[in-house]
Amino acid sequence: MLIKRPDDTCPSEITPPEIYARRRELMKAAAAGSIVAAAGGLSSRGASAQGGGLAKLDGVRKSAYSTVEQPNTYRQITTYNNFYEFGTDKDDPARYADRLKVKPWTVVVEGEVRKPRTFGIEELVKLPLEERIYRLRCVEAWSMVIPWVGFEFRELAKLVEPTGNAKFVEFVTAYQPETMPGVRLPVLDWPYVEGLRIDEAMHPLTILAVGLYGEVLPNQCGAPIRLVVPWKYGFKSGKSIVRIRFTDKQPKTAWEKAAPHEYGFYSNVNPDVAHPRWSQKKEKRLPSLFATRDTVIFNGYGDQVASLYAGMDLKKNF
Ligand SMILES: Nc1nc2c(c(=O)[nH]1)N[C@H]1C(S)=C(S)[C@@H](COP(=O)(O)O)O[C@H]1N2
Ligand SMILES: [Mo]
Repeated sequence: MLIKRPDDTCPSEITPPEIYARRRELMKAAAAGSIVAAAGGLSSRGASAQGGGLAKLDGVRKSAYSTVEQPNTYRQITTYNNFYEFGTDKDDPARYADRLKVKPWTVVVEGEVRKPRTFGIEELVKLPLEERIYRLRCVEAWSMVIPWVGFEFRELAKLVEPTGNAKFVEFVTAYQPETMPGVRLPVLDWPYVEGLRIDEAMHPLTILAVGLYGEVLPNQCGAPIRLVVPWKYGFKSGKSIVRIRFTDKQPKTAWEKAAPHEYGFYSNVNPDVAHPRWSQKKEKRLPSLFATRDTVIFNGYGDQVASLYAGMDLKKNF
């Protein structure tokens, strides 16, 4: 008989509660050939591998920060989502997020800045846009490769001039009870809030994404503007941002409020720090159903970001 040490337990053998309810659907999807097949016919109907027929973004440059890995298809990226405001099943956002009211959209930028301002989304899409093909690693141990279009967060910071007291940045996302069926349940303390340390936010890899596959974001991916921090677990990337606040104190994030021992402030991708209920050693690259890939520290972006954490105990600061 094979006796496993806890460390050897594959995450696919431990079903996180977040995906427990999905097990039956996953089995059905496996039987049907793939998750993609099961998710077909949702709101990305008419989508091709290369886009969803939404408005194209102008003046998008290629970026040297992009991975050369094969991106997931548009359909994969837009039918398997976490956006709990629209429900906790992976296909809920594709079904319901079309209700989100994205026009007009403004982002308030305030707090420890010399020039607080409210930006219309039209102004923000004029910042220097780049295609950034990044790996996204969800804390639930799946991953994808996503061709975002966005601008560096530090470009926005330049416009508001953070003061010397700006040590952290808080990101507050949309709360629209009339369009969001998920906020009727106390899954999280709404609105969804995320936070970064100022040096993490100002790092050139940190972007505010306004597009996918060269087009404006579909709602299920966080239209019209969402954060992307590729070396951290996916949940740090708040969707549909309405307020950005520079602060002198570490913000309390929605996930820390919900379960502080499970979701730390930093949440850097780290194979050596298990989630209390499952390992992070392996990941499954969707649409694969199996966690066969090794998780890489900082999601493979260590060369660029490890220095941000020099001298820190990453097991304590998880
Ligand atoms: N507002 C909001 N943002 C959110 C979430 C959410 O539930 N609400 N889920 C997070 C999680 S857990 C992940 S993995 C990513 C998923 O992004 P994607 O669906 O575009 O791949 O969004 C993050 N941003
Ligand atoms: Mo996630």
